[in-house]
Amino acid sequence: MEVSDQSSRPEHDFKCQGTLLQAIHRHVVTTLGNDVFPPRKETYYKGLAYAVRDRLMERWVMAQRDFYDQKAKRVYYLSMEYLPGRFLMNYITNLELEQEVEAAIKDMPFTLQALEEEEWDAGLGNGGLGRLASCFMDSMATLKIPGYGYGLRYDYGIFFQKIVNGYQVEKSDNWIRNGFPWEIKRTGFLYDVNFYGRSQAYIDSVGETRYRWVDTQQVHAMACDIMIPGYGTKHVNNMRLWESVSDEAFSLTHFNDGDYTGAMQAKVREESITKVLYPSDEKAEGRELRLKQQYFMVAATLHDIFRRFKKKHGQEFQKLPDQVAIQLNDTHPSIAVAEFMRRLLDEEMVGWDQAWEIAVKTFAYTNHTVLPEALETWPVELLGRLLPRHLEIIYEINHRFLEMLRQDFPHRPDLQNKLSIIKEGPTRLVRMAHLAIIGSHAVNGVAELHSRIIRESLFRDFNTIYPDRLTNVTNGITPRRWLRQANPELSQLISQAIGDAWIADLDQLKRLIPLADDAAFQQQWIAVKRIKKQQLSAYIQRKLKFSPNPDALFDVQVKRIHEYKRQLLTIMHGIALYRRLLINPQLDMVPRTIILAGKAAPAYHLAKNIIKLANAVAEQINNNPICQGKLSMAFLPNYCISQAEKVIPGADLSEQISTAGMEASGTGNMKFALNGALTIGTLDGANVEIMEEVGAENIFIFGLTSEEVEQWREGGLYNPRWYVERDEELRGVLQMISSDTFCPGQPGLFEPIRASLLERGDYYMVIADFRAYLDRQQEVAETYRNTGEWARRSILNTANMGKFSSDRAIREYARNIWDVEPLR
Ligand code: 26V
Repeated sequence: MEVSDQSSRPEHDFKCQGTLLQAIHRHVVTTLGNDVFPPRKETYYKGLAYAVRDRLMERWVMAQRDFYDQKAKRVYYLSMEYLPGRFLMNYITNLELEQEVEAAIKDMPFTLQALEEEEWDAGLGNGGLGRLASCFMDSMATLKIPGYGYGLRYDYGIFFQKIVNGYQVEKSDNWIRNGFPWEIKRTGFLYDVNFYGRSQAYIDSVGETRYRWVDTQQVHAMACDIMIPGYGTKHVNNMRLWESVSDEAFSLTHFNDGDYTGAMQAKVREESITKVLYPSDEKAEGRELRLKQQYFMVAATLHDIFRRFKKKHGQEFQKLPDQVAIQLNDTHPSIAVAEFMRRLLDEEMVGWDQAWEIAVKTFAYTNHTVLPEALETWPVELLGRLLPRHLEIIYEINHRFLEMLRQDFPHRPDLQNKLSIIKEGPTRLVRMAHLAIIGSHAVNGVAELHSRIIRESLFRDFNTIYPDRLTNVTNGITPRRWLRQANPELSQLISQAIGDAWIADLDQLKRLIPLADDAAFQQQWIAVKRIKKQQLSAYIQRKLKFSPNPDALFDVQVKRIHEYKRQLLTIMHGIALYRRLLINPQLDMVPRTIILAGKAAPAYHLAKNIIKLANAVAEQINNNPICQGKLSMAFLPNYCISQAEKVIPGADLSEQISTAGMEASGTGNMKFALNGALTIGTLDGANVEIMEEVGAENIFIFGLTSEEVEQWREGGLYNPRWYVERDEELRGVLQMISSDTFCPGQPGLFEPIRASLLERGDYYMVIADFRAYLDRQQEVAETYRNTGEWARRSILNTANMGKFSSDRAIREYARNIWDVEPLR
């Protein structure tokens, strides 16, 4: 939605009329073609959705007018992934419609919660990076920052995970099947996106050599808009997801030849660009379709940005950096740097130097990982075939950059090879991170430790040549979804105690600190946690047909399955406890339920083997009578945002145990602590800052530091067998994994895991941290016995989470990177 001429805007009356219930009934009949009686859950969900949407739309139009009138600088967040989760409750929370909705459905044969479950969770991302983008959308709207989220509308999101016989099985996630009431498809709003062809030089009217991209194949991008309302404000931002579509014109020649199926095939080929999300995180894939997706998103988005800019500022491109900030969410959209240059050079006829200055001032890039296998590169051959003009531009950027290095760092000839955008070798590669760094004025890591690692090791030489470019913005999470919505019971208790200003100002939680020692408040706190644990237990009952005892310690690790995140340590601890019970069935232990969930990339065989192990261990433990009332274990299938909202509030213990130096930030760690879980974790990512905030005495830290990990690896000092020889329990646990204890009749099933630890050097240092981890877990259990002490620490964790609001993170981006102000 765009307002064309604001000055002569007449008065309109488009305000929603009548009660919410009337609106629901009207939509059930007129939009959905159903009868209101007898009430059906699915139709009422949709009727409610449309009624809520109407109220939002009204605000949206007003917000867009506001944008236009204020000529504010806009932020464009470019991300290949978003994980918004369900929208209904988010809209109801942010519009503060709860009471009205409760009143409207009070006579219905279903609850609001039941209606909420009707919505399919939009999984348009893999994990942390996508969820961060969605938390940022919420905060930008809440802070009234004129921000747009741009991305792709995949027909199929992250796969649906089934667990069959203990193994992960991927099913397609046709999330759109029952319709998606929240999007507004701009069917008449299509942009052309070009691929292939060649670059052609020509002399323009003033005798300059210019280039154009010719003989291309075109596809079309259709805008699908989703409204993003702020909390406690009438401000509404927009998220625009592109869908690739075909039109008649494209296939006309085929049709004229009578080649119906040929035409249909062309249509299918074209539409396949946004068909499916790539389901691998932390591993770059060199597939042509993925690069197509990236360029498709970038080209359509820049088209939109330039159109909007030119409508107001015409050809005054020197003003662009004062009107536009573009944030690259990892390198996935970094081809935008070349596309931006192409637009200015080839289409707007701006000279190179001016275009480059504008580009660098406009772009900023966020790095989300230090894992080498996740750093994107594209074969020169592939990029040059798909985007020939862009490759030319990248070569020119690189040429000028290397020339600058020669001039400014004559004593560092080594920098040429190290920092070149092109990596030489048998297959020459384009290093997308180098393009993003060179093309941005700011590059940030996502936690203090991660940013330091970037400055000192990953991008060390870039830090030498651009000393002010590399910076930090520690991640955050939105308190609206992760406390207000996911945990209404705790929210209410907190609001009773300190008022509800914390929802938009999370530092207010500090006012809970004095209550941490208050025995009565502790009791109320414990009672709420118990309710959330009961609800979680009932959820586990529905999914796995057993219900853990809510009095047990709920020990939770939920996140993507990856070796560096070390789900294996959690499982090995479970095995160790099980083994202690086998040795001494009378053992007096703190009852514990270990809860795991997470998806493995479909081609990541070791991660899938870990899932199988978790399920196999869980099955044994849960079926062995000696574990009754002492130990149980659950692997919840299909971890996703809506599942996280159920699991996190019910956790006592949050597992954040990655090999130090490898988890860029983590955001689950923040969600758990905000909901009063205590953390057991390594000094990694944002755990370090969580420890600083809550105090070292209120968190269970263990294990090697990132410096130690690096030294040991570099010096080749680490030998896992050294530990195995000295630790009887560790030997016992490894023996149980490599024997057929957990895979009767299938010896060798977990051999890949054993081999990774003992034959292939245990790269993630699971063995090195095993004993420290178990000792810390023992201390966790002892602390848990003291209910009052546990409650005190739990309250202090929540109370000290203010820093980790995504509102704080967005304020930092706004001030230090984007130079934007909230709207008045
Ligand atoms: C890489 C690739 C490679 C190509 C295929 C698709 C794909 C998707 C994602 C990635 C990189 C993912 C990086 C990521 O999710 N990092 C996580 O970002 C979180 C937000 O900053 C952070 O909290 C986590 O620590 C970090 O692992």
